[in-house]
Amino acid sequence: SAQPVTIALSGAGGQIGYAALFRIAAGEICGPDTPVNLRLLEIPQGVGAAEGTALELADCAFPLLNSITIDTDPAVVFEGANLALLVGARPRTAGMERSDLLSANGGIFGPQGRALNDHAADDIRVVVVGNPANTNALIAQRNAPDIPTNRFTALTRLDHNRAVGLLAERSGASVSDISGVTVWGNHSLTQYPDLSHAIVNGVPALDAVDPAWARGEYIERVAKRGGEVIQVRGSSSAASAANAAIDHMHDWINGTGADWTSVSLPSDGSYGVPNGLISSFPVRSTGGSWTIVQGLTVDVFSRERIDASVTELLEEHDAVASLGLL
Ligand code: NAX
Repeated sequence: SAQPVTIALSGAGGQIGYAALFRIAAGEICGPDTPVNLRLLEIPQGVGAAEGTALELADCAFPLLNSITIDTDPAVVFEGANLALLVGARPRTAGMERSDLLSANGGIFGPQGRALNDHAADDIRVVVVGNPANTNALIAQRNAPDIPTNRFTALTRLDHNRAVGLLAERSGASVSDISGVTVWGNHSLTQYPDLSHAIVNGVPALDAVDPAWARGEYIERVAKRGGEVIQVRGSSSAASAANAAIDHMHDWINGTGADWTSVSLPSDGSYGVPNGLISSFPVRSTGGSWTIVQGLTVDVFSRERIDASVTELLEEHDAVASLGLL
């Protein structure tokens, strides 16, 4: 079999961690030939839950699961890590100002970025899931000057998968007959799920569904899907978020096919998004790296939507910069 891969996951005692770890240990990121060393990062209150999950992982007798380490020190957890899924974050609690939220998360993602910089393997790839994901990823990236910038990403695959799923539901097509969907911008309510290049069963999506729906209700439904899940399920998206994080890492390593997907990554200036800002784009993965799909036409409606979300990202950037977190 291949060399083992060392996969670090922060927030391992939480609900996304619980939904992700069994699938990761079963080999769903790197495939059936690659043994997995799991490194679980928690804060002291979460260690018990992570230890309980480790007992259950042992009880699955996964043939690929080589080792499990649980620690509260990012330096220990990230030592030699090839992949890092940064899920643990400080949630917004009642009465918390936005600047409090950003600085609490800066206190997490700054040190984790430095620990990745000093301890991770040379091929480290990072996806940030913990919110505010794009800005947390930016903080980690800026605190890891020795790691190539394009190894830091934030998760917008859940938004992408929601966008595909809801388009399939509306059009009556199956998910496998849909391509060319893009989520642009921030993983937040300003995100722009864009159907202007999407294809449903060989037909432009904007001919297959009511374009007024696609540019109205649909955008809001995708952006607010997390809230809908909370309302109906009574707690926030967990299995679907874990699934998206696994899809993201799987495709980063193994490549996308003909279709593209959506990933938040440091902008190279494409589509007018300021350089370095971690924003969601249409991307393909080849040879182990993401490349932004080029040459898509951006009409007036799309331009306004992308700009609005990028403006929000710039505001978050400026806020964390003025807090000294970058
Ligand atoms: P939980 O509260 O169930 O779990 C979070 C875990 O992280 C807890 O066990 C906590 O002890 C741990 N933790 C907190 N600070 C930590 C630190 N500094 N180092 C290591 N571990 C730490 O939340 P869960 O439902 O699993 O969600 C985790 C994060 O994902 C949240 O920030 C949430 O907002 C975010 N989400 C992001 C999504 C995305 O698409 N990007 C979608 C789902 C989810 O809402």
